[in-house]
Amino acid sequence: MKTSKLVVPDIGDFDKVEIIEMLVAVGDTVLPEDSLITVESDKASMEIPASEGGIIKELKVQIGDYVTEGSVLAIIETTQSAAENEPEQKPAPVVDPDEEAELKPQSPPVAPVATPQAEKTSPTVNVDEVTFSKAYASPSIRKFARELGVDLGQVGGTGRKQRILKEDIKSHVKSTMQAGGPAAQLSGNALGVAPMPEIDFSQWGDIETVALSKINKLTGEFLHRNWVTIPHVTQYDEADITEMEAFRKDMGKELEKEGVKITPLAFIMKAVVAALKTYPRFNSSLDVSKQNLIQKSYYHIGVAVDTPDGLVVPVIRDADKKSVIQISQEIRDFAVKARDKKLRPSDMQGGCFSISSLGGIGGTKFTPIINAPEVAILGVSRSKMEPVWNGKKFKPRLMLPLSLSYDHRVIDGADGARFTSYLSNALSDIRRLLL
Ligand code: CAO
Repeated sequence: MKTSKLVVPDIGDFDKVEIIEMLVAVGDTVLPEDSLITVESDKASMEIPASEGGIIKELKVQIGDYVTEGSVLAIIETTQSAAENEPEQKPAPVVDPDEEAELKPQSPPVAPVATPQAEKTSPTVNVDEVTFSKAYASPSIRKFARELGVDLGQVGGTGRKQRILKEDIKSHVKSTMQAGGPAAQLSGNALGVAPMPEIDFSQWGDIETVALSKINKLTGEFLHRNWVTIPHVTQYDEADITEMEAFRKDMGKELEKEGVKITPLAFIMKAVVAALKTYPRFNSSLDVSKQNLIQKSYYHIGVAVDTPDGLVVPVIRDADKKSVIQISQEIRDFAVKARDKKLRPSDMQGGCFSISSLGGIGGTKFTPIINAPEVAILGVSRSKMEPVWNGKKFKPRLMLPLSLSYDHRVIDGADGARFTSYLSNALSDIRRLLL
């Protein structure tokens, strides 16, 4: 154990600068380069860092004092571990990056620590960079704000001349959390609901803890985000696929010899492409600013595939340029690849619209979750023979249930109903797909 003096290092041009903020107190443990005080000249402010680490035993200065190079700021007791942390170079004052251009010390000992680039590493909410840069705050406060994703322009300062202090940022975060604002989203409590209680289920019987697969976890995160951030509406409809299925079965017999099998899903995909061409808004994505739609002129359609490890969505590219046979084969190849865990990330990118078919399994209808940044998804359930009134009598018809979920920010209800009606008509008479 030994004591040392922490002094003001070379601060360039500046003769005497006033201390406007004490960043440490007696008893604090500091590491080399931790900021000790903030000083201000008539041109700029800067933080003075510790040249070595230890425990602050005595402070030799206070707010309002003027200091210059060599002024003693504090006495510290250095410990073995703190001494090991000593920097190889003398630390430089940390200059407020927004004022750095003005400051220009003639020969700074080393480059400023808090560069604007370093500051911009972790913004997590929309920050107005102009007001952020104009906010009256020291570099460490700016860094602190960046770490928490706080927009400094929105924070009121209670320090001298309305300077923003650490306490101001903490109060801002607290009040935003209570209001359910952006800071609350950072804590995952955006809905302002009570956290899920941790329950010991073994109190009611035998249990086993099974880890979620990597796919389960990834899919879970995306689905959760999409479900809570996109206003979903699901439009239900049905298509009379009696003729389509008769044709598919006839063709199936012919193609079987060549080892080809056509799935109803391929016809549904062709009908979806035709509907996307007729209602192009369904083939768009909102841009990040949410002020514009990115309209796509290509037709890459995702297909949800159920695998033992979870759900994956490979994408059939250029479905508009492929035949029903080609699409059937690609769906089958993708399903095999997905179940053998052989899909590449690129196989699952670039989709415009997704189809989730539970037709091979069962169910009457369901609410598929939109696969953002797409704006709509079609759920297909199991077709069923039903009595349908043709104006004169009931006739047995094979009816396919359709469930279209769409992003209501982009698509109106009327267009949702038009889209499913179009699909229904196209699938009821697949000759329309040739037009
Ligand atoms: N109605 C009635 N029968 C249907 C049908 C429908 N809508 N869709 C398919 N079938 C039939 C098929 O014709 C096939 O019967 P045959 O063998 O007698 O011809 C049988 O059901 C099995 O089809 P399949 O499901 O193996 O093949 P597919 O091309 O219809 O679907 C795939 C392929 C990859 C989409 C499917 O295997 C799959 O994984 N589905 C699950 C998707 C999923 O999990 N979605 C939920 C996502 S949201 O959590």
